[in-house]
Amino acid sequence: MSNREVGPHTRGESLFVADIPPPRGLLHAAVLASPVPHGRVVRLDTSPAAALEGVACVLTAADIPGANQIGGIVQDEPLLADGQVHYVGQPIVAVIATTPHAAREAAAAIGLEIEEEPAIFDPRQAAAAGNLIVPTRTLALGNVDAAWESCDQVVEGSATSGGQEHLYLETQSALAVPLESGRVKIFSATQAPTAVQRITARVLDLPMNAVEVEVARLGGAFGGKEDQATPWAVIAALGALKLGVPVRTLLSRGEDMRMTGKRHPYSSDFKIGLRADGTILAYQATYYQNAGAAADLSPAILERSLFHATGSYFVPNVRVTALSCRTNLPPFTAFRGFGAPQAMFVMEAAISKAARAMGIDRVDIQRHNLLSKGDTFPYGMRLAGGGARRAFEEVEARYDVAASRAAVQDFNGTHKLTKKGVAVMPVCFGISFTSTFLNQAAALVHIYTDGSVSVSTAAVEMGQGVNAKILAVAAHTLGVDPDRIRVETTSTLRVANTSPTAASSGADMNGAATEIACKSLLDRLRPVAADLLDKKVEAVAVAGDRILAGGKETELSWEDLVWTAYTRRINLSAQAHYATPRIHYDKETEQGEPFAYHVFGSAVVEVTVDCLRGTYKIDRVRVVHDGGRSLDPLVDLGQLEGGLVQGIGWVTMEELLFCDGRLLTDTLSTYKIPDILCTPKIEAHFLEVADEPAAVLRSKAIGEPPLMYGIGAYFAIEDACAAFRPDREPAFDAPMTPEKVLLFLHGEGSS
Ligand code: LUZ
Ligand code: MOS
Repeated sequence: MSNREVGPHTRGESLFVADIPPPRGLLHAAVLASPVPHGRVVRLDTSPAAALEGVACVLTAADIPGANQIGGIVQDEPLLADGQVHYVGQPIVAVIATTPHAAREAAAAIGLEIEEEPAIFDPRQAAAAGNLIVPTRTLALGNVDAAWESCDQVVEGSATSGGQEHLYLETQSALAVPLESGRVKIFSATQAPTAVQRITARVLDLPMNAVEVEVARLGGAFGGKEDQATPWAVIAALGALKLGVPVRTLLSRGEDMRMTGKRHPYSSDFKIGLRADGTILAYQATYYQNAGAAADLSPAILERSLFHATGSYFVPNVRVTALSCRTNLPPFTAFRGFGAPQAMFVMEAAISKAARAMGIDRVDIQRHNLLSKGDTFPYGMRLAGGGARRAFEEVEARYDVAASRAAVQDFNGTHKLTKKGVAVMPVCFGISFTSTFLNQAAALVHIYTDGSVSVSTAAVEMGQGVNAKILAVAAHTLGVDPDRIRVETTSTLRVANTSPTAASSGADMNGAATEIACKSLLDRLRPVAADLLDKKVEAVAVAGDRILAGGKETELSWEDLVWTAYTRRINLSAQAHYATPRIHYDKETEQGEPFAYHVFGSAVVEVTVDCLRGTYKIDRVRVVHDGGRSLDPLVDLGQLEGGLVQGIGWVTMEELLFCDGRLLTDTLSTYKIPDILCTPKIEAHFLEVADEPAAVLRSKAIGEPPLMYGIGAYFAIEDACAAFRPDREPAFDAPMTPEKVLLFLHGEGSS
């Protein structure tokens, strides 16, 4: 087992921020959050809180030494509300006290009066009112307006998809420890150590070199800690520097669910045109992204939606428009897939509607329009490989999808109150941050004099196994036993200017930097070995801790080589930087080559619906996934299964309900995620096509793409429902909860 996190996790030994033994004098932070979705603070009396026992200080916007601004892409988000509140759950005051309980009690004692103002929760209403986060963006290919005429069938419709709570096991947390000379060290549960460092420096009016951020690991993140770990770390640092003692922020599950952003809900319109043979000639869509009250990562997520508008299909004439709409809900944020699942759902809805109108099967339209090598995406890039077709064909052949569909039809013909459904879901996902500048990473590798190796990178381990992959890269490149290597925590002191560990690119980029660093160390060690062995430099290599010469094992060991190099004053540390080559994008022309490569796969999903109750079971999901030459097949299988089930949850049972901007589903009993009992049988076949040179050691990115296989569950349920109610038009309204299924099966009217 190469994933060294697994043993300590299962024994309960791994330390998360909340487990760090309390340093002397530790105090705890809690916040008073806005109880209303929009309004003006007319009275704020913190004196009742300050007077309570155990309260060390009460911090408002007025106590911030630097800028009260935590916004990244757009600077539109205060750390603590200053006069105005824009969503229920927005932090207004931070209280620092001797216990978490005392801090929360004190926060509740604060006198707060807010004059409410009208609030908007619907993205289309926000757009109509002109409340946009950034200007509208449009991608286009061909001539969509001219193409409709050539179509034999044109259908229009709308589709909505709900948000999704990340529900990482570890809630948002940070521990800030004041150091000498006004410096601070923050242990933060963040995917973005440098963002925490930069924004802490901005808010506290410090240079970045006065702030260290260290991350050992996260108990899950899924995008929820890319931007939204930051405020909790900054609040802890603010308190720590004010009081000169360590301060910890640790959200309760309820606070975390109510106060932090989630996957963006989308409301979209589509129009699709096809020839009678099933060829898609034109596609048009408008996405209304519900961004919540602040920009957060919404503009970047909007961009990824546009880039994934046509999913795994080639459409010659496309126009897609996206609006990021400001509403009075918590700022929605990154979530595995980052806007791509929302756009792919709309495309699949359009295909479904077209198939129904034309009286043909969805899968026939899907197969007919898959991307081929050389096809152009609306963002200007050409597809390098034939992976989309290969994966789809492999799924159809390997799992005999035609037979599954026939079996489902047979079953439905003989069962009145139980119906089965089947759907295929192809995925094509672009790998790289869409913002080109973020596609960089670094590594710092030390070889110690005993031959042991320490690797630090920008990557944050969050359960995705990135450390296992980096370790594999280092062991493979150096040629030493993996047991000699330790992958270190992530610290802004050891690796600076880190991009978030996100966009499925953590292993690719940090692995590549590690590879470069290890190669330069070998370049320094090889001449020493050649000298000791009296051999030509090129013939010397390391394998299994022995030094090889001309491919044969010698008497020289790795330890002796390292020690000798040290005594000869060779530098045994290497720092390396990796910047993904070739990629570029021009936002003016909306053309470029934003991705290093694409990941492909296809899944076939089978479900059974109880048509009396509206309940359903996802019976089985079978996947063909193009993973490249995997650096760690077990880690990749885990990511595939986890992503798939998370995707199924998003389109089936996970339903966020807000009432007047207040989250109703703020507990695990009201917000249901898939558990082991509703996890389907999963069969995954990896295509080990090692043709992707841009992937680290040809092992392709795995974090996000499998989530989108889950979308197939929606359309499989729809398929089953159509067998019961062929007269009704489906609504394309995810998640497809049992409640919605029941209303569809037994409701009146067209839908
Ligand atoms: N984060 C980000 C991401 O900042 N840019 C991206 O393109 C991205 N893509 C996926 C997930 N997180
Ligand atoms: Mo992201 S959704 O933090 O890869």
